[in-house]
Formats: sequence, structure tokens, C-alpha cells
Amino acid sequence: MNSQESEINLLFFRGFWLEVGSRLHAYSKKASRNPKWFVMSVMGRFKIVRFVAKSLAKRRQIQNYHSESTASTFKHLDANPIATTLKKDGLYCGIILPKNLQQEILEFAHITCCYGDREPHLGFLYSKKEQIEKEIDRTFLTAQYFNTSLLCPAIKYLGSDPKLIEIATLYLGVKPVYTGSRLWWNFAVKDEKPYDPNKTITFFHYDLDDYACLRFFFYLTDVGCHDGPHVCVRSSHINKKTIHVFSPVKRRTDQDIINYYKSENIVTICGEAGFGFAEDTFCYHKATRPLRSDRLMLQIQFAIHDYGLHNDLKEPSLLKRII
Ligand SMILES: O=C(O)CCC(=O)C(=O)O
Repeated sequence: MNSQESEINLLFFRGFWLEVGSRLHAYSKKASRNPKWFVMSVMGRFKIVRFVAKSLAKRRQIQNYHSESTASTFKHLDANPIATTLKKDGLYCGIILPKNLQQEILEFAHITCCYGDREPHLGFLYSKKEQIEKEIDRTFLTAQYFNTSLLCPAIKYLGSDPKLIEIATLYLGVKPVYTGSRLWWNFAVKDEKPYDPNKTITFFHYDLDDYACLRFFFYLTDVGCHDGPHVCVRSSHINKKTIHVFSPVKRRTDQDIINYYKSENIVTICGEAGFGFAEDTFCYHKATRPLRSDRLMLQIQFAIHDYGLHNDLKEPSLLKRII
């Protein structure tokens, strides 16, 4: 093992124990806020439980969505084959965000504060990032916006887009709930600088946000292979190693993933600004480190329940600007 590999391993395992600690802390906090979420987060990893939970959820008249979907901004998309691909692969690539919405969201991102490393007291405008980093002697790897669905009409609109809802309905098989949006930067950091994978989630993991959950992601910047593309493991939503299902830790090393799923099922998603994809959160996935350009990404999430825990809502009085 060379020194770079041992440094990566060290960070990974440090991350492993950090995750155990932070998970226990986060679990107890979230469980006290929402005991139903706690039950789901323990039991939802089992296929049979997810199946029963979905069956119990009230089925919605899918027919309704067909008639509504003419008003969608994605009216050229056919939801049926997308849902079919999603069921097989857990991933569908090629949902293009119209230029007007891209423009509106980009503009929002430039005139609104984002928050360094997702900390609500570290607000700054994207254009001021380098200046702020020098002033406070800190390198940000990521920055997230808060309250995006409330502040940006284009993002709010996407949460109710009939075509996205139709895809979610066909895929989830039950009435979907829009659980929230997220908009964030992963910043390009030069190769020689140390990089904490925990900040940007650049390790394989899956998310258990509900018994069934679907995310739509849209790139707002061009994302080539050096700009931090998202990576997803095809079909890993329906095929997990038994030991991984029982493990309380959801993160896996790249080698674990390659050994079990094989390289050909690991999909690195590149695309121009506006490129979008849908992904089952139960798939193994990860971000990668941008080396060339910053990546701005939007997430719109649907599930069968809303636990009120998977959104970017933050009390505005808690949000502080650095300068
Ligand atoms: O930023 C990305 O590409 C991945 C994000 C992610 O893994 C997550 O939100 O769970």
C-alpha cells in the first residue's frame, strides 16, 4: 500500500468511526423528534419490510397524473420507460432541465448566500468564496443553500412538476410526497491539498430516508470527469450483500463495491449544465472530488412519507453571514 492509499484508508476508517459516533448522536436526536422515522431507519433496510410498508401505503390513481402531466416542463419525457429502467437499475440518466429554469436557479445561487461546509453561521456569496477563505484561513469543500424551496420559485415549481410526480408515482407505486430540495456546491480543491471525504460524501453509501424514496438530481454547472461527477452503482437498490444489509454502517470502500458489483456497474455520471438523473436513494452512490471546476447540484426528493427530516429548511434567524 503506498502512502496516498494509506492516507485514504486512514481517512476512510476515521470516517467510519466518526460516522458511528455522529450516527448515534443524530439517531437519538432524530428519533426523539420523530419515532416513526427511527423505526423506518432500523427496519427499512430489509426488503420484506419495504415491500409491506409500500403495500400498506395508499395507492393513488396513477391515471390522474397522466392527465396533469401536459402542464409539465418535461412534457417530452415518457414516464413509463423511465420508471421501468429505474426499477431495474435504480438509476435513469437524461432528464434535461429547461434553460429558463437552469438560468433562474443559477441566478438564485449567485445572489443568495450559501453556507460553508453546511454550517449555518458560515454564510457567503459564491463570488466572495476565495476572499472569505483567505480572511478566515479556511478551505471550504462544500457549501449548501438553505430554504431553497421557499426562496427560489423555480425550485419550488420542480417539487410539484407533474411529470416528476408521475415518474415518482410509477416508480414508488404509491402516492409520492415531496420531501424537499437541496442545492449545494462541491468546490474544486487542488490535488495536493488534504481532502476530508466526510464533508462532501465522497465514499460509497446508501441513504435510508424512507421505505421507498426517489431523488431527481440536476447539474447546474458542466460536469466532466474532473468536476466531481456523481457515481451510482447500477442495480444496488435490489441487490445488496447480506452482511451489508445487517451492518449498521452504510458506507463501503471502493474496493468492497468493485468486488461485489464489478466495475461495469459503477456509473460515473457526467453531463452539461442542465443534465439530470433520477436515482433510488437505496442504491450505493457517492460524490467525487472536483479537481477542475466547482460543481453546483440540485436535488428534488420524493418518498412515501415525509418525516420532516430530509429538507434544507432552517430557521432564518439561525443563518449568519461571515461578512
Ligand atoms: O454530491 C453527490 O454527488 C452525492 C451526494 C450524496 O451522496 C447524498 O446526498 O447522499
